[in-house]
Amino acid sequence: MVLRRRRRTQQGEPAPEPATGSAPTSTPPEPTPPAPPALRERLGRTRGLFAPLRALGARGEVAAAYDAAEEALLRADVGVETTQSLISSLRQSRPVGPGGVLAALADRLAEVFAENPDRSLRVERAPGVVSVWLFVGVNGVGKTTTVGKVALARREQGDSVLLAAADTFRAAAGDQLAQWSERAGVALHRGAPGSDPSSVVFDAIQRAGARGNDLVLVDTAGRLHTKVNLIEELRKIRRVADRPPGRVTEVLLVLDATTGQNALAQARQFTEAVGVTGVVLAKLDGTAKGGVVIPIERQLGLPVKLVGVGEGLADLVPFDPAAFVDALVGA
Ligand SMILES: Nc1nc2c(ncn2[C@@H]2O[C@H](COP(=O)(O)OP(=O)(O)OP(=O)(O)O)[C@@H](O)[C@H]2O)c(=O)[nH]1
Ligand SMILES: [Mg+2]
Repeated sequence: MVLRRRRRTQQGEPAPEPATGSAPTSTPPEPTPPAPPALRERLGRTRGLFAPLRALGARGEVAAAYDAAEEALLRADVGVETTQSLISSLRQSRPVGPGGVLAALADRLAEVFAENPDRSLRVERAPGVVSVWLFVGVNGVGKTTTVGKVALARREQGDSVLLAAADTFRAAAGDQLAQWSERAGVALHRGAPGSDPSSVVFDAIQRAGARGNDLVLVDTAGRLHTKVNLIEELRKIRRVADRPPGRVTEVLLVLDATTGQNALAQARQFTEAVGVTGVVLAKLDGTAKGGVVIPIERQLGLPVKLVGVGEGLADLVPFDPAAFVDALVGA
């Protein structure tokens, strides 16, 4: 049974320990998660915006196809700057018929994504090194949920994972992460409520080193990108996490796709502050603003590495540019 397989420990590591500092929450086991969902299906609302363009087929006029492409891009929250740039380069390629416009748009989008070819998630395999992935972002974007999903995915790939509950502002945040650690079948380290998040991260990494864990996933508190003291705190967490045996190999900025263009401002600030290595775009399901992936990649040069497509444990997929482009403009 899949569920039982998930609960078994790996590589002889100790069974997941209950969270320190509070009684473990008893969570009813989740039903077996379904296979990862198809991106096209979950991108239904964003895909819908491109339906008029796709429907023009061979019969319509090229001018109508440009208009339909522009409208779809703007409504999908690609943003004015990137939309104008895409449309003008489409025109330069002089496509023949609406079908040509559609194909040329697919090519332009593929070019944007080809600028950021490395979407890998790094784990340093050197002896005595614990890789650390920090999950950062503003409030409520989906950080904790993403940590849970990533924990399961990495565990299934054979990594031995420890979660660090560095959101010490709210006691409920630790409980929420404890539930995810149980669902994903990985251990959790949490400090006392209100304790310094950097010290929780430090302790978690020491513990991971002692246990021989490969990877520590750090769930940080949501923070506004404009709050200087909170961003400074994040810098400190990063510095501490880089002390041996810790090595920060990913700083993953979680963005909420439903916020569209607003996500760009967040991404700029977090990148400046803590050196984001990749974006997780959560809540791509159920929003028509999925086009924001495009300016994140084109204007900020940040690779979208993972996308969240639902609230369940399995609702996380690696970002596949070809599947994304196909979902928008494919037949
Ligand atoms: N539909 C959908 N909902 C999601 C996804 N990811 C997270 N959510 C929901 O978004 C809400 C917030 O998620 P959290 O993981 O608590 O967000 P957070 O960033 O940790 O929030 P703070 O810790 O308060 O800053 C929850 O209701 C999640 O179920 C997703 O990919 N799709
Ligand atoms: Mg959280």
